[in-house]
Amino acid sequence: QTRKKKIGLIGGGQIGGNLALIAVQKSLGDVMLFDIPAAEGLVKGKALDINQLSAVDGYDCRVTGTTDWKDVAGSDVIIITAGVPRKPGMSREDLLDINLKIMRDVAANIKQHAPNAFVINVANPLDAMVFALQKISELPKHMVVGMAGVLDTSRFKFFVAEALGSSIRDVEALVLGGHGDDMVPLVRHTTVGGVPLTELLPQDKLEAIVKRTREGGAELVGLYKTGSAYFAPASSAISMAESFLLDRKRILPAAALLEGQYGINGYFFGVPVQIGAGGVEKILTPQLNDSEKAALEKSFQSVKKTVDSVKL
Ligand code: A3D
Repeated sequence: QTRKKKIGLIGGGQIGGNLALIAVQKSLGDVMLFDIPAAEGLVKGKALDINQLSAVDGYDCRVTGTTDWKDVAGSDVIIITAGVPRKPGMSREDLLDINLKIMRDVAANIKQHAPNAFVINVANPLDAMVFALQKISELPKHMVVGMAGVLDTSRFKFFVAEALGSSIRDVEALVLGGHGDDMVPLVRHTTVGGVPLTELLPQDKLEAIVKRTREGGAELVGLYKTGSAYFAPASSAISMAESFLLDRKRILPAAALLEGQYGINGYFFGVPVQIGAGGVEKILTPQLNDSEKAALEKSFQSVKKTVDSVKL
């Protein structure tokens, strides 16, 4: 007799609502959609709406909208989207003060109510928020990750598939580094159906794809104007939760606590990790050439600057 898994979603806004929908559609488990009292109607409404959709399509998982942390207790997975998104003209770092205040509250409640959960942070600035989350919650390092790399990589893969007119299924790629404008798409390691991408597209096209990937978040903010991307971020975070819940052991880029890998110690940074039932089970360190190492170092310095300004 196995019980259904429990998925705690902290923040029931744009990404939170989509996380709930996808979790139910994938039958990953029952969902607790949590938000602050001011948003009680929002999460109760989204829960009811999704539950009514589940009747149409025959899904057996249910969503509960709640403002009570006790309902989140015992979650197997928690995904945090509590926080303010960007508006046009803002950098992710502009969100630091306001989102850190929210993270303090969220991390303390996770420590109290769900210390055994695998916790995926999505709130920005991503690499600093996941750092604060782990420090405040004191959860084991392998149970805390940040979602950014899956999204950045899927943006990169999409642009590659569009440029080639090929199936996105055949694109294998990896974007490393912090979730900022100097993230590092590894062009040299990208293949399409096993063929190196560098043999398929000229240099100027490759550079344009790298630039559009790096500015992928801002492109969406510019279009939406009132907030940032939410469909693809939700799917990306679910792929990480799914790998944990189903012990898939997928290799996914994620912000994990580095302790010497890549020459970095004590910071969360986007690198390929294996996610399975044990949480972050492995951190992979692919061989990089000098220019890739330099690009990664530049990205790390940006992350470090923001993290070092965090007062816990
Ligand atoms: P939004 O639709 O505003 O939802 C955020 C929700 O958080 C709102 O419903 C708030 O009421 C709620 N909230 C605020 N304070 C608390 C609290 N203390 N406890 C629980 N809930 C709270 O935003 P969104 O869903 O579009 O984005 C959420 C976050 O994700 C933002 O910080 C974005 O910058 C970030 N984001 C990250 C990525 C990455 O790839 C890392 C991509 C897109 C957005």
